[in-house]
Amino acid sequence: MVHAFQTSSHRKKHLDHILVRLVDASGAEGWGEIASPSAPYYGAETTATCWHIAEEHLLPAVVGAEWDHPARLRERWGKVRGNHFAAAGVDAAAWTLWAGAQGVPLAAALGGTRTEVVAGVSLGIEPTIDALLDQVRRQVDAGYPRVKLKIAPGWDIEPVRAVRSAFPDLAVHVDANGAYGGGDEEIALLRGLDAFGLLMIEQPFAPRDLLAHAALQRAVDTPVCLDESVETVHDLRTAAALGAGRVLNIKVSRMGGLTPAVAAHDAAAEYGMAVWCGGMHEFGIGRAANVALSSLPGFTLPSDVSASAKYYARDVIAPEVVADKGIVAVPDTPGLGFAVDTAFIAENRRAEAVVRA
Ligand code: OSB
Ligand code: MG
Repeated sequence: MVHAFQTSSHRKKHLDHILVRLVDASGAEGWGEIASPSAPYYGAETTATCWHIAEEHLLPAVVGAEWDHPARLRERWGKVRGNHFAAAGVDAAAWTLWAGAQGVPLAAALGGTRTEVVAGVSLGIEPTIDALLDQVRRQVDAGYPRVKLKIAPGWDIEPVRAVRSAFPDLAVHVDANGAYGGGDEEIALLRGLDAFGLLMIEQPFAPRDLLAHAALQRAVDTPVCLDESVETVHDLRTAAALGAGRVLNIKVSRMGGLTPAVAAHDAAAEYGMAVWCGGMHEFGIGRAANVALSSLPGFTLPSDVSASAKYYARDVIAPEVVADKGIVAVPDTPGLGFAVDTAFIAENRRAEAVVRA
């Protein structure tokens, strides 16, 4: 990574992701990315659990199968509960293989209609407010129209105040990754954020604490956004019924693939929830899937699909994902829309497993 990233729970400078390559009988291939963090702090999965689940439970269920649509293929591992990051990589590989075989871009295969998507950037917690302002300035200079700031107890009102006063017109939102307790005191503190005209307050409380999110949404004008709380469309329906948030961050990884991500997009529209596409610092393969998903009509807010260069010294696809003033073009070539740099992957590979029919 070109810059270390710190959330309320952890700090990272280097990532190991699992890349899934599905090959069909004709030799055509599709790629997907399992973008799980290595430690179970965002969610319960880790790189190691994903490796296990993919190798022992997901891939054996799909190799050798005949299938005519990615949504049908995933039914073959339908008995597997949870483990959404692992499933997401296999699901995305099936989608890119299928879109390529149909001769259509992944975005069109998913029902996407936009030719370009608006990217925002996500900025980690910095050692000082000056360092944060520096990071914000760098991204604003690069043309990004929205920044999201990671917050945590002790790093909230003051950094937000500083960014707002230095950038009065910038679209800003905050993300706590569940770091706050859901009591009255925390709700009162977070109410203080209403003064800064934020786009949203993302996931302030623990994933299962939908009641606290609903209490906060009643107390603030700023929209509350759910991330970790929504792993399934059922979670989304419960959250909507409780009024736990007006915005949904849809992540391919967290939902378990592109199929459930599209379903969440459709369900959110029923409830009038605004959606945007979040990320897990995906390498190019997962990033390409995020860009394709973001082209669906309901993605009206800027998505965390910023350019490869914001994250990495070098990406696993060629060309890399680029942004021009925060605008990312949606590829119009069949399948993934980017060439996978297999030589670069091979040079950096730490382990490989092959699952055959
Ligand atoms: O909550 O959105 C999050 C990264 C790791 C863990 C959790 C989150 C994030 C991000 C990354 O914010 C956003 C991106 O990929 O640009
Ligand atoms: Mg988040």
